[in-house]
Amino acid sequence: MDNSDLFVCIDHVGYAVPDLDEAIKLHCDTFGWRVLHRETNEEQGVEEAMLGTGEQGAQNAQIQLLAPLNDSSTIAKWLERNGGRGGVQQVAYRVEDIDAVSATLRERGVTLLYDAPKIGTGGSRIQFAHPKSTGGILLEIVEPPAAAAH
Ligand code: V0V
Repeated sequence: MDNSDLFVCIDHVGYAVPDLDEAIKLHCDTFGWRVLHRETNEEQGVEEAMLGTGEQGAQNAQIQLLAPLNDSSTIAKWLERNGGRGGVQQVAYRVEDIDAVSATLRERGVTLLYDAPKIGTGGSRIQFAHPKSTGGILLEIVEPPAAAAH
């Protein structure tokens, strides 16, 4: 990969929330987001909802609400560290080729959490960079399923 852009855009900002239904109600009723998608990801230990604005199929912005599935979930640990209150847990950058971007980031000394990408929301491929190598942000990189890439 050359020195051009690595990232397409901010795919979503992820909020840790103690209760998914309550958080959906707040963000939809008060802030006008729409639920685009909801799923359970056992491997990541989350129950999640993706919320969007804009026309269906061409969202302007997305936020992801992440509630813990169990006590060992990374989200449970994050909430505990944060006094049980929700907050921004991650920022996710969209990429076109997660394997190429992962290789470039590794070459540049970034610590990625997984040997190979895992499955994320809606069948996307996801990888995370540890906050210690990003200046304190948990950074997700996400390659959407081919049909939803742009
Ligand atoms: C921990 N730290 C954070 C952080 N979590 N800093 C910024 N943002 C966060 N979210 C800091 C923490 O304060 C410590 O700093 C340091 O990192 C190491 O803490 P730790 O006790 O080792 O933290 P752990 O055990 O909570 O692990 C942190 C990591 C964990 C990042 C390794 O959260 C992880 O594996 N995350 C990736 C998976 C994930 O987040 N899944 C849920 C979303 P000091 O005290 O040492 O300075 S799933 C998802 O996004 C999906 C499905 C999707 O988008 O499709």
